[in-house]
Amino acid sequence: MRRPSPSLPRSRRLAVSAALLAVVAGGTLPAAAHAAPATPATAVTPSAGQSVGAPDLDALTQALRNTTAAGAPGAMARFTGPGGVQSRVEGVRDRATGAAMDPRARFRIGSVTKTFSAVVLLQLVDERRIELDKPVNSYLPGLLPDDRITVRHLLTHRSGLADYTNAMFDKTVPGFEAVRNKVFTYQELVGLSLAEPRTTEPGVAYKYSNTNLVVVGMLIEKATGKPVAKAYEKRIIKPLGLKSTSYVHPDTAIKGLHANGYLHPDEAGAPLVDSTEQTASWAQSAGAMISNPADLSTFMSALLRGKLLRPGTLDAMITMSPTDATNTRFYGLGLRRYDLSCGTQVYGHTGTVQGFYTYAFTTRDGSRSLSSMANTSNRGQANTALGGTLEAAFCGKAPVGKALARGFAFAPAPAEADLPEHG
Ligand code: REY
Repeated sequence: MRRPSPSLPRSRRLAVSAALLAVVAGGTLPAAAHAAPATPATAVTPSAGQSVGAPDLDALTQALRNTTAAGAPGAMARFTGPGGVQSRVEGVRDRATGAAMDPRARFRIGSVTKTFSAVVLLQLVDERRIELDKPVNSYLPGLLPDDRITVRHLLTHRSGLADYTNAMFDKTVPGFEAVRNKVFTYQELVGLSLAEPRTTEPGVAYKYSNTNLVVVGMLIEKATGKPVAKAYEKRIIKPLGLKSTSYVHPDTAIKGLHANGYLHPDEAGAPLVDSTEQTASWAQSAGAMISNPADLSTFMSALLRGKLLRPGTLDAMITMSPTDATNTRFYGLGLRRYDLSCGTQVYGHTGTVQGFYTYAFTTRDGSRSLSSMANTSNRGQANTALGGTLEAAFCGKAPVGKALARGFAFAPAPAEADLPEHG
């Protein structure tokens, strides 16, 4: 978005702002106002009979089989691209009934919620209701113990606010059962974080923390005067027609066709815990949404195609810093980028809540998207195996002779709350 020029008379500036506000409130922006400069995604060299950008479906199936072999009751992947939609499933969505995994099934998307929250916050930035580089305390006076923590620090995980979920889920099943039916206020969650030492000085280092996106939820509620659920609904779910996406906190059920989630206890060999039903109140705007693969791809693709944010704001969102030393994983504003072995860069988020691992990624031009999930968690090998769906989907078939060399070069780093450290 171009800011109304200060050289315009005030009445004109207001008119421009009002017009911009009106389009943003309507959800999607007119294409002309919004043509995002799409960097073409790295092309995949097709092998015989394969179109550019086509997924390697054998490798996709293999990645899902590896995921169930690693302990997930079920797994699925749904790829959409110029060649249409391709879905693959393995195993079951319900261990009690034996119902097969279904690519339409809903599930808990964990931290993919963070991208929804970031989009809402950034729309408020587009509307000039929040500024990225202002202190959080200027909107929520006295909330944080350090006036230097800005809104941008929250979205980039550079606030230094400790992640209260580390202590909460130190013991996986007892930790989960203690909060499964609990309803927290945002203030209580922030209080848990502030009871711990801060991890960095503001802005200094990336340290993934759920607390950041809890505070983003508070900012959204403060700026809109309504619960976050209303903001997701009005600004993303309705405009994009996401029929299987919801934020039902603190309801515990997943309505409609869904996958049950199965949590692995820390003790080897102990039976899986059906963790489908929970308030997810410990996560809220950091991780409590429910969705399905088609909706997640629609969302990520629309975001990268520039349908949810003004171009400058989207640029800020996809301006990335590395999250580790591999130089393949990056974080922007509530959004990840993974650089795959074939050179393709994909944007999206990962998620972990008890019983569910999720990947939702799309190419820079939004033309190819993958959503994959496994209905288990606290099982690092299963999450890593599921990560193999990214290479399979976006790198396609390697030219003959290169297949072995590539293998599953990309695997998620076991270093973050929604990556195998917690699962
Ligand atoms: C919480 C623990 C993971 C999950 C988390 N998820 O912070 C957010 C995210 C929303 O980034 C749990 N792990 C598991 C443990 C480990 O309890 N002791 O794997 O289900 O997605």
